[in-house]
Amino acid sequence: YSTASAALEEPIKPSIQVEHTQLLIGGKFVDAASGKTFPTLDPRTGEAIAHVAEGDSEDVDRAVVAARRAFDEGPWTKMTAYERQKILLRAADLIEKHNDELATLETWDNGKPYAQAAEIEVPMFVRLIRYYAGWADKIHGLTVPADGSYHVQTLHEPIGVAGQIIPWNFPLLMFAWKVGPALACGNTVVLKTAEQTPLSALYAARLFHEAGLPSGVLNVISGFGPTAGAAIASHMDVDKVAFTGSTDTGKIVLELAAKSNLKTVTLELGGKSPFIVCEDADVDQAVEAAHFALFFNQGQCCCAGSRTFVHENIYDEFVEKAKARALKRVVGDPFKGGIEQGPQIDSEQFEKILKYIRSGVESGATLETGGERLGDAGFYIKPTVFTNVQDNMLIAKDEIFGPVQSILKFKDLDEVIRRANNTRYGLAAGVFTKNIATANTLTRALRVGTVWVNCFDTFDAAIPFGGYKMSGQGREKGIYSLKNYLQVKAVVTPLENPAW
Ligand code: TXE
Repeated sequence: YSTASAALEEPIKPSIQVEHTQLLIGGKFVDAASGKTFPTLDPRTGEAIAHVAEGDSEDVDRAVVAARRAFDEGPWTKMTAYERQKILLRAADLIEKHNDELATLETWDNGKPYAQAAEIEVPMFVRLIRYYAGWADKIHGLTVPADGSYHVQTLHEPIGVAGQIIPWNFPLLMFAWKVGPALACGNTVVLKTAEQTPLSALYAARLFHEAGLPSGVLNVISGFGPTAGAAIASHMDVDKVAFTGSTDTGKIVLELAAKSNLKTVTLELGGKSPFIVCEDADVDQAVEAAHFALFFNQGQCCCAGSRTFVHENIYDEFVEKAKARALKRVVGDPFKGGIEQGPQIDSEQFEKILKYIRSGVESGATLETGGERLGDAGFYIKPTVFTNVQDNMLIAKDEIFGPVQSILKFKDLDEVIRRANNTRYGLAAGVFTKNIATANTLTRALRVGTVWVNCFDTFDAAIPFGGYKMSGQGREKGIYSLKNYLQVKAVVTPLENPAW
């Protein structure tokens, strides 16, 4: 590893102090009702960065009351769409201006390379908010031709109070994917961040208030899943819940929604995405793309290309190059320039990944490189490549969510389609081929929400994202996300006074 020792060096001191550690309820930063706090940890060391207020059901209640009032009484819901749009655009400008602070908090709390936070995540946040600001004044219903003498129209109205529960792998992006469409449609929000990464959302939410967002429209609760998260999912006065996280927790959220008030639910869950390298692919490009598809963000992507299927005729060449690429991956302190991979998020994920690596070895896959921690502090793991992986091995079936590439060999298209689809997940897939017919065959046959052809992880505010099967319900981003945050009301008026 080019900078293997970087992980052992003294961690680089971030350039800013943490400003916000309280909950944001009704436009004010406040302590938790219980007065409790919990530490948020630096993944480089496992030591506390700050202690943040620990929200629980009483705080969720307070936030829902504030959000309800802001929805029922305004001014948010009484503003014109153009006024709401201007607030969102101002928020995007402020986020852009505070790129450095937000990216620093993101890297500090999450462990991702600073350049990725500053050059990808914050700019995409800005882009998403501008995209949805653009929609704010373009949301309208239809006039509907109906049988008989009636004027029929649909009104597209905000749902009300949206509960949103987000994970730790892309804290700012998940905030934007959820908050952007909810606010553009005129809803109010109670957002719970992941317990591992509470810091950047508090800072971002403050900027929304500086941009003129009225109090109570956006409330942010730091806290744990079974307490604060469950309180949102089961709240009788939350009208909709959007969740991103594990499939197991998604099921709990759906159940809590059903058992409480039948709030509508959108779920973006786990994945085990196939990355298919066909015989005719450019091997060097495919190696690089497959490497990126798996290792990006320390392997902590729901859509990670975590089953690399390679055609038998190019398998040996691919394996040799994939291994060499993993060995070249630069791992170290994410605040250091040139770093490609930082530490995993926390000890739980770190142990989970090492357990899967052991399981890969025990089940007979070939460990080509990596396979152990890097250094002796924090949660760094060496980029790991397994070959000779079989479909029935746990490493080929479960979401590992770490820097562990599994390479599998295939012979023909029918076989790889069957094997790629033989999973409970259906989030995404990558296809590498120069043949348009092969690409078309695969894109139609794969039961997934996104197929990237000769690319991977190409995200854009306008491109929808979501899963088939146990990878989720509904779509986020693009025009599709608006539907999640709107009710449709049919209004029927006779054209003449009816004779009763
Ligand atoms: O997920 P959880 P965890 C996958 C990945 C990872 C595994 C576990 O495989 O290794 O999930 O990660 C909140 N009611 N993904 O434990 O528990 C929790 O506080 C309501 C994939 O972090 O799903 C956090 O805010 N909410 C994924 C959020 O759910 C609850 C991203 C996610 O946590 C809750 C993250 C409950 N009972 C992990 N329990 C993706 N799709 O990108 C927890 N939460």
